[in-house]
Amino acid sequence: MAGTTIRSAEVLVASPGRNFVTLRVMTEDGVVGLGDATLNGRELAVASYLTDHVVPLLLGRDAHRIEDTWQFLYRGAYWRRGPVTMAAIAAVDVALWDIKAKVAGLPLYQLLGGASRTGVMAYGHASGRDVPELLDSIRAQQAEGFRSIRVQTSVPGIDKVYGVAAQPSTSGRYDYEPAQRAPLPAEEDWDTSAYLRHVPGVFEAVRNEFGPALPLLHDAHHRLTPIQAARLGRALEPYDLFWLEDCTPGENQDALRLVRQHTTTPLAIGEVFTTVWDYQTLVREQLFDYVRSSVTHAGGVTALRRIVDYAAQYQIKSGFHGPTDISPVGMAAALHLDLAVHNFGIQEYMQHSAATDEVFRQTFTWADGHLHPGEEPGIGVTYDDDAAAHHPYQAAYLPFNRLKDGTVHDW
Ligand code: KDG
Ligand code: MG
Repeated sequence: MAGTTIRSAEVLVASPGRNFVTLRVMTEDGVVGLGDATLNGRELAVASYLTDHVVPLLLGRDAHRIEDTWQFLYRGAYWRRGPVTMAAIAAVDVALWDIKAKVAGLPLYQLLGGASRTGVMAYGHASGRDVPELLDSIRAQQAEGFRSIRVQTSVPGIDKVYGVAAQPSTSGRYDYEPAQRAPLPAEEDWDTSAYLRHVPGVFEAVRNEFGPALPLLHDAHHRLTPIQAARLGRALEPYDLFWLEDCTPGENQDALRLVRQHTTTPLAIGEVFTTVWDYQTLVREQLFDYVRSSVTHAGGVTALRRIVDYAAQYQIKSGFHGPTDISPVGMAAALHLDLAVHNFGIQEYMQHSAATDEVFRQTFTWADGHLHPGEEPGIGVTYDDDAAAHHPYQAAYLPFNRLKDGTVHDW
């Protein structure tokens, strides 16, 4: 189709509050599609992969051939998988879906099978340096409309723990943004025994305050051995978590076999996974309950759809990754998939800053604990170049962990 031939593809790097990498594809007819290629702390690697190795391959291709383009970029490179490659492929995939839906005059979810629900239940982030501050943060999340809440807590004896906002932001929100703008990554500390001793009591306090019905989630962020994770899952059973996330490092799928033997706490994993192959054992042996991948890091809508369809055969649900390092473009694409797939579970929603929202104009709505991607043709996000020009890229890194004796530990 002549009019849908790809005329241009640009890689846009900007830092409105934090760094984002965006791919903008345009057809001969002037239809524009956006894709998110943000890889937190390694943004320029994906920008180069796209600019130097992918954009030249896109020019002149038919934007409608999404599947063929996906297979061409995945198989054609010979070097498969990995976060840089898959974020780049994801950006192309989402931009092409955006274009296809705009040409069809439909919101993307209609092309994915139409709505399976009226809205997308989303969870927010609460954290505190002590229990009173945590309870206050949960109340603040409820006031923002959240009906499901992730709970992260400081631990006595550890200086800085993942997921804990140091203080309420100026907007009154308890935001937690782990990437820090600095020439070198920040060093944090970790003590697994102190963490395991402390966390169950915190959940007891939260349940005592908010009762049994509030869905509560917790992210262990890859730090435990299988037996430690099993112990934590069992200790948290009285507090009926919606999920325990990333209890062990993601590379070892077999680890969850041991965890699963010991606890009925539901498990979520996959935010660092990049393909369906990372889920092969986990899904087949039903070792977990929620798929944590994002559209942005797992090869786009095309690939994430395959993962959740595979998971659906085993009653495993979606719980897509949605921190601030997933741009509004990646978030919007996820919402269309959330609305369409049958085995939707929950969507993470961390809310972007006002500066981010000025660059990425969005049509999705938030009401009563639910998101909706809106009815605009495409994914429903536009990119404001003028606003972005005020926010040039700034080097930023995720922190890393050391144990008390200096050993590097999983962050
Ligand atoms: O870039 C890393 C963050 O996306 C990650 O630390 C957030 O674990 C995370 C979560 O569950 O949102
Ligand atoms: Mg996580």
